[in-house]
Amino acid sequence: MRKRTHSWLLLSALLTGTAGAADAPGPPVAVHLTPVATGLTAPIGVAAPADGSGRLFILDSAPGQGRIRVVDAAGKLLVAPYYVRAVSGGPRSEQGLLGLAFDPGFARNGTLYLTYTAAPGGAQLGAAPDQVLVRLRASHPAANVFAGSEQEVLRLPDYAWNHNGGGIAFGPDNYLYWGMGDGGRGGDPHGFAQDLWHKTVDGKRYHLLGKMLRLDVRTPTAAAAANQCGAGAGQPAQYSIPHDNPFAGAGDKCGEIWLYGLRNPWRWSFDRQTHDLVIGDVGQNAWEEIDFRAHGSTAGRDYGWRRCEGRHHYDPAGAGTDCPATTGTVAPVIELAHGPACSITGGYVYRGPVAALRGKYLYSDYCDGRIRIATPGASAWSHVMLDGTPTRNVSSFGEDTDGNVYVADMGTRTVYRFDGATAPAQAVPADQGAARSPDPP
Ligand SMILES: [Ca+2]
Ligand SMILES: [Ca+2]
Repeated sequence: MRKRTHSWLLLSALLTGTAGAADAPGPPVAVHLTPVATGLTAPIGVAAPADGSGRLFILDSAPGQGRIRVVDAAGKLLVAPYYVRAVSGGPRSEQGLLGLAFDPGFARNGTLYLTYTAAPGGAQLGAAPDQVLVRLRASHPAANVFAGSEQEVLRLPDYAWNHNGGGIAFGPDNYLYWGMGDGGRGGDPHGFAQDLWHKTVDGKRYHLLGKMLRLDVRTPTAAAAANQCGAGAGQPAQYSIPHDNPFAGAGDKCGEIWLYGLRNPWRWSFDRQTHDLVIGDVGQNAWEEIDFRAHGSTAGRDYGWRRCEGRHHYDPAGAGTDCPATTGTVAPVIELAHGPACSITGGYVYRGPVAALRGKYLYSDYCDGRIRIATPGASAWSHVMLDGTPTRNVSSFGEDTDGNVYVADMGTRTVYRFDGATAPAQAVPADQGAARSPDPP
């Protein structure tokens, strides 16, 4: 996986003109984006098991079908998919096979988790196809084609085809986190993201939309808690509520909720060194944002939507323009004004072998495909742009067990790894790296 087949690119760090982030010049950062998988259909996710296999798993989206592909330790994209499932939607639809997380004990127990949008035609809980979390148990963890059992863990009603979140990851506490969108359409018309219990709209009951969920999927329960919104009270469930969730045991708030006031937390991650949580929350009409929660924080859990879009007032029923100050909600650490950018893609704090990137937060935007490098700070994070990257529609980032960071690009149908550049660089074509998509999330 480490061979370099393309010429060096010098990616210069430049000043940006975005509001909200304290832009600062930095020294040029020499980085090479090494293609590790090409010719994919529409890559939307990257994950690596901590099993010593050196494999990389890629979520590849096709019309009506989600696939998992494997890049083996020799760097070869295997032809036979690891796993295939029928889903609703497909590339650029926000629906499909959306998330993949390996159980911390995958090397022994072969367990992994997936999120997807249920295929059309079946019974559904809400007005749109359900969002589903499943557990897979591979009979042979080292196998490159899945065989084993599959069990549904949690099925959520959805309101509209868009804003489905879908990212999942295990935290340092071994609980599974699931970023769930606000249900969709636009502007969260029923206020789901601020609702902590359940709401009935047109005869359908909705809950847990516009949230970051925290679930103990490793401890099924024989009797679900009374406020376990995704299960029947007293009934068996394939997950339980962590005892230190903010609303565990609350009478009229869902126990699964970790954070709320999120619009569409599509891609997000834990910093493997600090265990801080960094969330890319896709904006509505004007502002994209990166949200932050320090590990162990006791700060507020309301990230603002739909009262706020970024640091700005949104809800017409509200008042004021300095949203965090007037609403008391958690402000983003970065916001991007719409322009070429229109749909943020959260990434990772880099903890891998490239010294120049260590401690920096890498992220992008689906519409302009440009890579940003942010420097975490006390409140607003400064960031710079990388010029000359081949990426055009960045859908996701991923990290392997060595801390290498990968970027999935739907525009070039390629997954790249961030590598260091040690040699002087050559010029790159000026027209690379800034494509617009006609159908952003
Ligand atoms: Ca939705
Ligand atoms: Ca927010």
